[in-house]
Amino acid sequence: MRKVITYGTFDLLHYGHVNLLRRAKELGDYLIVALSTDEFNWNEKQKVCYFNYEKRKQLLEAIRYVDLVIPEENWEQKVSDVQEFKIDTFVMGNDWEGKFDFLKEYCDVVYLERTPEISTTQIKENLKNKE
Ligand code: C2G
Repeated sequence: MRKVITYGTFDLLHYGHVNLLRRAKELGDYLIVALSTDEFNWNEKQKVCYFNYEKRKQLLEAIRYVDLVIPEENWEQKVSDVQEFKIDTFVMGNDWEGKFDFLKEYCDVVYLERTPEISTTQIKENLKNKE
């Protein structure tokens, strides 16, 4: 069984995220999503999430491509995650191109094209303009 892992905040889940998850799943048979915790988002990514971790986890678990959701609590856990879950392929959108090449020692590393024109920031701005 080929296992794939990807990481992210996935807040205000949108079709760009789903496109990424669909293509990540196509690279194997089992997809794990390491979902950034609220603390990790705030402390490390300065992201304030609209939905908290539990709600974001619930949304991801409802996506047919996702087999398991685990917490992403720090930047350093990727190597141990890849080893612990016996991951074959690590996947990220290409806004992270090259940033995780150190994982090539442990698994395949694939950067997938981001879906253009959609982002949480874009959604928030569009909603504000509609007011
Ligand atoms: N994504 C995409 N297309 C978009 C928006 C996002 O393909 N229009 C991808 C991103 O490239 C990423 C995934 O969807 O691979 C999740 O996006 P975010 O939640 O923004 O992830 P990020 O905050 O970049 O967290 O340790 C890694 C970090 O946790 C990544």
